[in-house]
Amino acid sequence: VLLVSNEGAVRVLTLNRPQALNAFTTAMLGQLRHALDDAAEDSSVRAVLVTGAGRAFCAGQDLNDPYIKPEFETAADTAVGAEAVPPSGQAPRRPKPKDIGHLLDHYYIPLALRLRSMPVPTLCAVNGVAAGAGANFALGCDLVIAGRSASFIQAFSRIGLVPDCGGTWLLTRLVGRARALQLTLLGEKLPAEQAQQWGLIARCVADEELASVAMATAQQLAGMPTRALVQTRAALDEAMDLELEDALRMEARLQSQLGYAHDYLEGAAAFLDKRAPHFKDR
Ligand code: LHQ
Repeated sequence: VLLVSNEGAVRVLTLNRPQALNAFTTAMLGQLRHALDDAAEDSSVRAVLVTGAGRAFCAGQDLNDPYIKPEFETAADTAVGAEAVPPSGQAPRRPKPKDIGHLLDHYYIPLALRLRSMPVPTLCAVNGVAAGAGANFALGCDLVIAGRSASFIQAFSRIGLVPDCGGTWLLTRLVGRARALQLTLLGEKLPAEQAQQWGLIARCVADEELASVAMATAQQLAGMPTRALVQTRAALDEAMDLELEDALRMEARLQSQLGYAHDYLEGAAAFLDKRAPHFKDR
């Protein structure tokens, strides 16, 4: 359910359940997390590109998964209880409570944290609809490039849930409270072009250009100073919650560490020598 390939230093992960719009099953969530772990540990990987097979990026949690598929009590479940058991088919059946929080604890939380702490830059090529956790997984990547026919749906409210996979944290940061509420309360489809205008994603390109633009951007990232890119991501996230002076001190601390690293010495020397730099820190 997940295709893994390499193109130079770019690790490509393709969600591959096109018949169900690449909806997340526990199997797929597990494979995705392992694939991110592998990419993180493999020093030859310098960028990760995630995309989907078929017409969708990902329809979010697979609602057929036994973990969360709605179930209703049968006569056998209630036979011992105090309430009368309605003859089958005559009264509404009571839904069985579902511990869907378990799914978050064991699959989504580790996945979202893994994604956000990758030691290489991450890029998502959104090739079609991205709904629910599929949307928020995409938005958790460092750069998001979508094809013109792609769209983003915070589908949670439609089925009586709250945003997960980091949506509550990401959306207000990306587009502000008013737009975050508009997206999450109404659960409407936001077309890729508008997502770009809102600043939710980095770029929107013609569908037929998506694969090549995304790969070129991933290759560009792979050739850049990885450690500095990853520390930039972490610093931007951290600074959201800091006073200016604390952010300035954090920048100084990071800068003085990076100032001793190979990539700074190489980058600055290459600039002065008017040659292409060769970065290697990770
Ligand atoms: C699907 C799904 C799907 C199974 C399409 N599941 N089959 C929640 C709970 C617990 C813990 C963890 O976290 C979460 C997070 C979440 O992600 S909650 C949100 C779950 N996702 C949704 O509610 C979205 C449901 N899907 C849709 O609204 C539509 O399918 C979208 C808008 C994505 C696409 O619409 P269309 O382009 O019209 O396609 P379609 O609806 O015809 O779907 C095609 C097939 O894919 C269809 O199967 P079929 O056998 O009829 O061809 C769908 O049943 C299946 N599919 N999403 N999430």
